[in-house]
Amino acid sequence: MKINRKIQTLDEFTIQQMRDFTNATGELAGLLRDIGLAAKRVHVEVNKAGLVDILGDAGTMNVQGEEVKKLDIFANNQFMGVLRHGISCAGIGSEEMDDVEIFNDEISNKSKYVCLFDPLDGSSNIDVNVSIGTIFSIFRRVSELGKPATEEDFLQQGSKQVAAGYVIYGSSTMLVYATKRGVNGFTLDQSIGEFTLSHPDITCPDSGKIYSVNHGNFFQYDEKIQNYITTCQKKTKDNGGPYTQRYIGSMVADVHRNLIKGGIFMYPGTLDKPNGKLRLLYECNPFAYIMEMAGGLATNGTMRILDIQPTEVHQRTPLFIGSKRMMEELNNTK
Ligand code: AHM
Ligand code: MG
Repeated sequence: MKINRKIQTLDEFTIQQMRDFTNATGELAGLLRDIGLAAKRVHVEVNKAGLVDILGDAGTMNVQGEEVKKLDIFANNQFMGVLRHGISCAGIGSEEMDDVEIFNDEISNKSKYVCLFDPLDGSSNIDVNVSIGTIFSIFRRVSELGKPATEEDFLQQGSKQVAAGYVIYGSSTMLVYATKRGVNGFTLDQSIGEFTLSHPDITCPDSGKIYSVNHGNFFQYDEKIQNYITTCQKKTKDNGGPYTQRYIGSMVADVHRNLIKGGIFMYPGTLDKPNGKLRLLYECNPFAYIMEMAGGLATNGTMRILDIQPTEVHQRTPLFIGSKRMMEELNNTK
């Protein structure tokens, strides 16, 4: 029988990578498999969202004072469930939970890793059939193995991430993850129910023509950002333009597109919210890590996102992320 060796599943890929490291225990591969499993369950639910009573608000507010949608809760429970029952994770932090959840059982206490999640990002888009996503960040614990994980394990600089990734529930469902060995994308093949390698070695083009920002907030941004946006609008074919403005309002979809095509995504601070909206630990850090591994850059306007020392799990930060040359032009704007 002829076997198509070109198809490589997420599990095969992570195990293959592990074989190249003699010290690898397989825990990270296990963790990514667990995340992939939860993502498939969320994919199924997202795809039948209109058919069952899972659309709409759950009627509670999350810790950030935002409305929690039912699918948010479902997704949170799926990721929490697979990781709690798996053997590779000592605890998780999530946008949907006030505090980090330390698993604290005999197996979990021996696990090397902790994870942070935005289980369902772009939730305002759920009800209107627009792409949404899951974002995750993985750290090696700094606390003693054999004992319960601590909050310190979660409050590490983004540069210490061991892996980071996202799942996009879009026209197809894709899981993209980065380690220091690169960025790879896997598309869910629904006929076999497996994520299969479709985008090996993703690199972000050095320059692009897309800028993504919420224009509705334009007069809330500081002068430098307004000037950069105006620069984007004035681009012509003589200086790398014209640019196009694309903003879905689902960070996963916006940054995924810019990562593949080249572009810049901005969520600046505003007069009302100087730290912007996006959360450092489970939105900005993972994307900053992925973008840097793909050759791009990510800052908060003054410093590299990955160098920020977190002080609390749900802290926010302005975010500027994308193609290297576009980020440099933003940094050089007065
Ligand atoms: P969420 O985690 O509550 O879904 O919010 C995060 C989302 C991002 O995906 C997106 O980039 C941003 O909020 C859009 O915000 P805005 O509508 O203010 O432009
Ligand atoms: Mg979010």
